[in-house]
Amino acid sequence: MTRSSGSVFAVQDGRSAFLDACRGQDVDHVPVWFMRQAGRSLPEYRAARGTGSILDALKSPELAAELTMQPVRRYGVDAAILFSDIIVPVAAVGFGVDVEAGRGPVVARPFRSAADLQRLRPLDPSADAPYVAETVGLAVRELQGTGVPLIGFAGAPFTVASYLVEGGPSRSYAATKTLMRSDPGLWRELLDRLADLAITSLRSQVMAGASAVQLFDSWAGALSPGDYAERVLPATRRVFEGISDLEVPRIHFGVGTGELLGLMAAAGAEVVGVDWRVPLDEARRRVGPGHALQGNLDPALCLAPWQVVAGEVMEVLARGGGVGHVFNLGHGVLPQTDPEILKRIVDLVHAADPAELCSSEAIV
Ligand code: 1CP
Repeated sequence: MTRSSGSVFAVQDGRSAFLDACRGQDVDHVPVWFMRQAGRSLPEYRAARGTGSILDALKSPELAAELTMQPVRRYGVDAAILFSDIIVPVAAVGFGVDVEAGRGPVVARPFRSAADLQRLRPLDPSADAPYVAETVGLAVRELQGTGVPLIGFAGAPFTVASYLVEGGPSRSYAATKTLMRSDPGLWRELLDRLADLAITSLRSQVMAGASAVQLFDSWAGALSPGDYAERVLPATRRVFEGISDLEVPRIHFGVGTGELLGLMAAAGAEVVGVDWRVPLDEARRRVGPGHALQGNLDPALCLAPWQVVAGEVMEVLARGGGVGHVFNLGHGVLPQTDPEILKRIVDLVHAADPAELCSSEAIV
């Protein structure tokens, strides 16, 4: 059975299909949102954003809340994600980091020694970055009555550490892995400080009204299972434990993490994000019972002809099985993506009947 499409399903009965799916509960439609749903793929983003560093743009809660809302209005997605960046807490405590247009986070003086820990003092959200909670408040107020929850987020200790140690985006993570192995004590301290920053930041976002959180360990897939388990997982687990009392669904996401999915599932989040490299039915086997999955359409395929995209969407839905599945891309929306395609994906996902997906045995 298919139903007429449209974003009204996001608000049916005042329940949130997104929150229900995160908790593994039955849903009347598979919820969908997109990582990087705000941003350069949207003409209204390019018009509103202006130039200059994103870190300055975020200091205007009105602008950041507007950028948070734009994809909700355009696509009818089942969740909003706060417009912010994983680098905000370290920037706010004065580590010395900026975001370069077209490149990403850059650090003038990369993390090298114990002395650099002094640049990572604890975060006081209301004094250091009051604009984050203000943005959450404004966005949540605008979302009120729509049934669309706001997702708060933070960078996981490893991924944030990789920027601080490398000084910018990296392909090899050579400096990060070198520090991890040459000075394990300092590495642990660095990750512990970053875990504390993530906990404080996530707690303040939830206190301000966020209904779920995602921890982005985008680059954890660069690690071997052994390094991940011993040198990264403990700090990540501490982040999830540090917010467990808030009782909001927690999503744990990384790219290229096929070999780490079982370990990631042990970190404590309700939902595990999966990129496009592992089909969701196989990911479910690796993650084990008791978790919802989020993913996992290849963002590059959104540039293909619609018939191709539609076929892939149906395959992801079938493998997701309809229950405990939050539809998303395997990573962020590419800037050259046609927004109209994303809208059609939302409508197609909303039109599928979860009960039928459940019985389709993941065969397309
Ligand atoms: O305005 C700009 O400067 C353009 C680029 C941009 C944008 C739109 C950056 C710089 N950050 C953001 C916003 C952002 N970042 C959001 C909110 C938008 C949304 O999802 O709708 C989120 C969730 C992030 C999180 C983020 N930042 C991650 C995790 C997600 C992921 O893509 O894996 C990471 C790794 C970053 C670092 C970062 N910030 C910006 C860029 C270009 C990058 C990636 C750099 C790299 O490839 O290493």
